[in-house]
Amino acid sequence: MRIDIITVQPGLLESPFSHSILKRAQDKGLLEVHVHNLRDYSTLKHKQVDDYQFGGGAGMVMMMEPLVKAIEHLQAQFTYDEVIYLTPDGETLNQPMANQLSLKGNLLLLCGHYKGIDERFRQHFVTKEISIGDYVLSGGELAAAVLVDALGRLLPGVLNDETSALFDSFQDHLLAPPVYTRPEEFRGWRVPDVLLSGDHRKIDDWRHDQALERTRLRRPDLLQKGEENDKEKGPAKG
Ligand code: 6GU
Repeated sequence: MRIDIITVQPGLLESPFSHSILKRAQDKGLLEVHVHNLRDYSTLKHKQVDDYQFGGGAGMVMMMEPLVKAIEHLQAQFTYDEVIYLTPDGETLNQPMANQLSLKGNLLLLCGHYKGIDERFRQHFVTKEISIGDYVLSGGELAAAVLVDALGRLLPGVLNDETSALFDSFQDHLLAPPVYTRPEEFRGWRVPDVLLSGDHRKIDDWRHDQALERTRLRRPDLLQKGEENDKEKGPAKG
């Protein structure tokens, strides 16, 4: 997967992809991330990329020309499956969306700043708008980093244990169960006996019960979503 990111703050995106899992994904050639400075596409004297909004009001708007120059420069070299604008008024990112996007080839991400981008760019170039939650960030860069992380770890071959993404929180509308490591006892606090029993059926059942209970308490909305999906799929066959 190739991901191009257009931003006015390239410095913010210098390091998040050079660590851990995303670094490994790139080292293995499974993921390429390229960051582009929007100012490089400005033809104005101070490399200006924003302007006052028509109709008045505080806050600058990212202008058409540099955005179009940047995207057309990239589109002349690569074909993108989605042009994604990171904006607080986009669709909220969730695991099913991350799963879907991880199956795409090339993605172009555009980080919003100031009051946002000229509406005409959204209408004529953007194919998908994504928010990472109901709070406001000072720009789309950190949201883009979150999205790239969520996608990168899903690419086949990126995770060491290829099955482990299957058991993430949210993959089946359940939060993940509690986990423990050595020692078996720390300050008198013991690891649940079942995990030491060696009985894998019992352990799977316990984990499922714990995941269900945790989800009931913390995110009952997820259980409802899971039920709705099961209804859509219809009764299991075979
Ligand atoms: Cl994508 N951008 C900004 N500026 N704020 C956000 C966001 C994006 N998602 C949540 N808050």
